Amino acid sequence: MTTDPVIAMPDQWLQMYGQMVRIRAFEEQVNELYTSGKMPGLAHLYIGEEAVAVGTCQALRRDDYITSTHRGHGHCLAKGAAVDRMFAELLGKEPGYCHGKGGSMHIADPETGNLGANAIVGGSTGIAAGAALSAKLRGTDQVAVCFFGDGALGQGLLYEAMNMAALWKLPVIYVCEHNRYGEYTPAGEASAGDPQARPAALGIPTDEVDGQDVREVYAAALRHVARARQGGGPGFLLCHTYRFRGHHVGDINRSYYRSHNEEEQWARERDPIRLLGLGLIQQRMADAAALERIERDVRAEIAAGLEFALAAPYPDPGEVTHHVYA
Ligand SMILES: Cc1ncc(C[n+]2csc(CCOP(=O)(O)OP(=O)(O)O)c2C)c(N)n1
Repeated sequence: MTTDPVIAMPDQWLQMYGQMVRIRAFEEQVNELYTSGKMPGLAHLYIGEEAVAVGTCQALRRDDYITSTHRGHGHCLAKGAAVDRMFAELLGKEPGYCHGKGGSMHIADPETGNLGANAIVGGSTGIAAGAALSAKLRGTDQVAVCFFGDGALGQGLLYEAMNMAALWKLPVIYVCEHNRYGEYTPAGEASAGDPQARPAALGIPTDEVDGQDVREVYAAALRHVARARQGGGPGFLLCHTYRFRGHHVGDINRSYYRSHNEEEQWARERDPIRLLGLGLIQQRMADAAALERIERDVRAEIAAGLEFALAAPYPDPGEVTHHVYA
């Protein structure tokens, strides 16, 4: 565990622990909703990767921006969205963040600076550049974090956007969630070379962290955010992580692209929630009872949020063309 005094604050770690537990519990419930046929559309679970979203968003202000991916529930919750309205959105209900029209892959929440999940791999890189350019032109010190997977390293838009961000010194932090697979393809079969060499070639400072250790992610995110906020331009954070579940909720049999042993080992040894919990107990910042209390509170919040969403009305069919752009 880091001994940096600036970030060795028990309350903050417990808050981050709670956020990770909230994301995990939310998504376990999403899996239930999907497999019991209650949820329309598809869902890509973030289980296993929670430390990346939570460590990064903890370094942000509410008025900072994020852009997200198809695996976006964790980003959304970590930036401050409420579970009841998120469940409602996933179920296509009126009180959802996009009045039920966005679903899992298109939740946006401008109030918390979330410019939206995005089903187009790499698609949000242009949006993040735009948000950062806008902040710069308006003379604010907001920053934009652009989350994307290793699969997006093969998308041209990412490089066009990073090039302009580097030239114009835009306050964007690129957070690559390297979970080793793009759908069913190992990353090494899809992108060549070292992921950090690419932003480095554009003069963008890079960092590489253990994405299962929220303390490392947070410390690195703080550095990048501070530099971007002070006009130092973009940064790139490579986070090594792993999705514990399938590419999407229906990806049950995964043995043809990754082994059961590999999955088991990550779940046993590299669970970000357990790692933080153990660290907090070892450092006497929390005891097991405190962590259990957090989990109980989160489970109650999830149950209440789900009940709210299940009982909520669907939007009026007459509104089908409202808030829709083409
Ligand atoms: C432009 C584009 N190409 C292909 C797809 C199909 N697709 C959806 S998710 C995905 C894999 C993305 O992998 P990665 O970016 O590493 O994110 P991860 O799913 O691992 O979080 C692909 C190829 C898409 N949605 N958009």
